Amino acid sequence: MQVVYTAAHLAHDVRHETYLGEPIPAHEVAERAEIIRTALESDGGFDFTAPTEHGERPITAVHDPGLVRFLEEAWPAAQQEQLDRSFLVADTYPTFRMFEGMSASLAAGQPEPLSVAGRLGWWGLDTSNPLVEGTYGAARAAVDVALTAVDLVLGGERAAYGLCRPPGHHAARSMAGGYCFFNNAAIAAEAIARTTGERVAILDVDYHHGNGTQQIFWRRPDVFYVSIHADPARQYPFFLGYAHETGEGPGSGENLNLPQPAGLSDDAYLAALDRALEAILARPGSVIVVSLGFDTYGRDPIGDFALTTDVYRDVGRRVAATDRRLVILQEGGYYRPALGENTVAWLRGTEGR
Ligand code: SP5
Ligand code: ZN
Repeated sequence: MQVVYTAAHLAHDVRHETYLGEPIPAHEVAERAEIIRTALESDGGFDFTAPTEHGERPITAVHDPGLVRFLEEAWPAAQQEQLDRSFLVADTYPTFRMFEGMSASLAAGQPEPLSVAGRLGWWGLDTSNPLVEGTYGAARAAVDVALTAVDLVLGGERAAYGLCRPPGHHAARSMAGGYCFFNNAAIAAEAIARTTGERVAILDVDYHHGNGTQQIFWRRPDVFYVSIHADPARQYPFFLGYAHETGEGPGSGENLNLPQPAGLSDDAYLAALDRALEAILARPGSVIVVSLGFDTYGRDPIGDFALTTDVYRDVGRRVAATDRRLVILQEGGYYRPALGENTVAWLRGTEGR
């Protein structure tokens, strides 16, 4: 299988995030992608390709151009304001409760603040999403990784793996968050839909609900989003990911959330996966975009499922058995000692080895 990788992710050199207001060591660190790269290299069964530049247009096909400009400008603007921080995170966010009782047009018409502190909240979801000097360049490169994996698959490969970092599935049209800045999988799915004119399915197997991907395709009949994730009643992103969220308007019925309890076993996971794959196969299309996370692993520091390395081979095998072409994009997974072998197991599974 072809693997798309670039060292450009190293510029997103995050050391700390905040958890309930306190600085803690970051979970989404550069070492993650290096561990995966090294494991795939040692396996010997993977061919590495560098991403090619795809420009800004595929990004603004799903994201607000204002988000792109903010992510580009945030670090230099913070220097200009002499904020003197090693990473940037907002304190204040425009929660919908602020606008309770006011007309929707008032909230929608408010201007983007001028200061970095205000803009961080305006474009952000949460405080555990540090932005550093190299974040914008790395996030742009991660999009190119995803789009190069799309090129490979549309060019005839059965499957390609994009080692995206930073990840993407929490980023919505006008919002970064959850270690994500641009939604790599959504940008990939949009590019596939536009190029092929076919329907596209996104299978999200990260431990967390992909709120950003759901939001981007909420009203779209041509992109089916299905996600297996921790019940948002107990876990990040908390406010989306329930089973009753099924899409609206032309996208009605094209969003399927399968929230899961803590302690989820391999067998229970596979049962949920079969439901997801059945729903995908009930719809036309020839390509699946996989949002691949390993924070479902039993030892993950921020997850609470009980999956083992063995099940990932089986998951990869079952996904490949759909006989659809696969654009596999890396999302989360924070237990570094098993990240390499879990990725190898999953990808080998898709190849039946
Ligand atoms: C892509 C992805 O997996 N993003 C996940 C973002 C999760 N952000 C919230 C992290 C909360 C960390 N909680 C630490 C709990 C320690 N018991
Ligand atoms: Zn996750």
